[in-house]
Amino acid sequence: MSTALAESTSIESLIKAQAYSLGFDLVGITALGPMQTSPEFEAWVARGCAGDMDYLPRSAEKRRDSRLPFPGATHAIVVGMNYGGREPSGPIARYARGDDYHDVMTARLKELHRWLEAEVGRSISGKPYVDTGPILERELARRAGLGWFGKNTNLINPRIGSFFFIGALLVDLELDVDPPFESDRCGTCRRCLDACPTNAFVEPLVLDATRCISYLTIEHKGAIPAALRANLGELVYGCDICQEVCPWNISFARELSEEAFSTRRMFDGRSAREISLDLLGMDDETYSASFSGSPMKRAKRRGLSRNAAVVLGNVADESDAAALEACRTDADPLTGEHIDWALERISSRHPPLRQ
Ligand code: B12
Ligand code: SF4
Ligand code: SF4
Repeated sequence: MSTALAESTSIESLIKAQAYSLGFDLVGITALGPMQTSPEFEAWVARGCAGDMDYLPRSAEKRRDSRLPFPGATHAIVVGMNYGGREPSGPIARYARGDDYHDVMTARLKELHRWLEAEVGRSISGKPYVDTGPILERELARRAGLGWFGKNTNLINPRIGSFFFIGALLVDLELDVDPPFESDRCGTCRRCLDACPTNAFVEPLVLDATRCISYLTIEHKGAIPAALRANLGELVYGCDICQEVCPWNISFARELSEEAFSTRRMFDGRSAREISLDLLGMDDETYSASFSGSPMKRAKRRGLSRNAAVVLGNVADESDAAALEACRTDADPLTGEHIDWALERISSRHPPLRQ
């Protein structure tokens, strides 16, 4: 057999072909072991940058070595899945406009696992991870050759930019590994650092989550700090700004190809004001029906209402004050306080006419 043929039929190349045919856009293989950037992770937590995401410090020990989360596994098949950086920007971050990527990618990784067992003709211990365990996923992906750590902390691939999710199938199977992505292609650029509306970057590569709109609108459970509410602008859920300005995305971001991530009708073509009014007006039943299978459930109805109130404070006018007042009656205390803030802000922009 020629070397070229042997290469094309190796188990590694068959795995990659299968992963691409399952809809993944990037695939690489790496060995599990001690993680190089766990000191950076621990320093980040010690600085208070994790805010109230308590699950992060709790699992620091396991993040030091990628063999710990799933004992027995030796290698990871690491995948990237494009979520459509060419979609227009809007009040809902691109990653959250369709179905939940955890479900979509986990199902595909399980399929890859079943295929692998059939291919090698025996059972293989394995487990999929898609932001579902104590793994430094960006490092795992960098080691598998998928990209470099951008100054905005996102992993960037030179062919598709950074609008992709990361997932991994951890397996107990000896495989040839891909070379890690060693170069840093940010150079002297600092567009992402300068564009962040809340100044959330402490320095290049270090994001203070407690100032990040993504954290404040998704992960944070309590009140949004008053000093940052105006900076949210029209962003109801998540934030893509530090990726949108990145030259690698401007040049190489891809069209959305995965049907499951396409924008749900309730957001399609709707303004921040319309989406926010809908969110505030929802009852439990409409909320459950609208967000079934959506990653936005992470913020719960309470978090979404809180975010909607802040956005209305930023974009609404006097004509919306009555609708806001009406939502105030049934609102929980957290949302109520944010509605009060919004009403005050609206009236300060449009002071009542003197009689
Ligand atoms: C916690 C978390 C968040 C937090 C904190 C983000 C952060 N930058 O720390 C918040 C809620 C803010 C967040 C936001 C977003 N997230 Co998030 N998040 C995570 C999660 C669960 C853990 C990340 C983490 O450990 N952070 C702590 C820091 C220290 O680690 P890190 O960000 O991974 O950074 C690494 C490198 O930058 C490097 N590093 C750090 N400092 C230094 C210094 C030097 C000198 C060097 C060389 C390296 C280096 O080491 C770090 C550890 O490996 C991961 C899933 C996972 N299990 O990894 C998803 C994940 C990182 N998130 C993801 C996404 C898509 C997002 C958002 C785009 C969503 C959105 N639109 O709102 C934003 C992006 C914001 C941003 N600029 O990062 C994707 C990223 C995919 C990619 N291509 O990079 C992940 C991997 C989920 C997934 N499975 O796809 N996220
Ligand atoms: S996601 Fe938005 S708020 Fe967070 S660091 Fe990037 S630009 Fe700043
Ligand atoms: S905007 Fe510039 S500095 Fe920031 S991640 Fe992209 S290339 Fe790197």
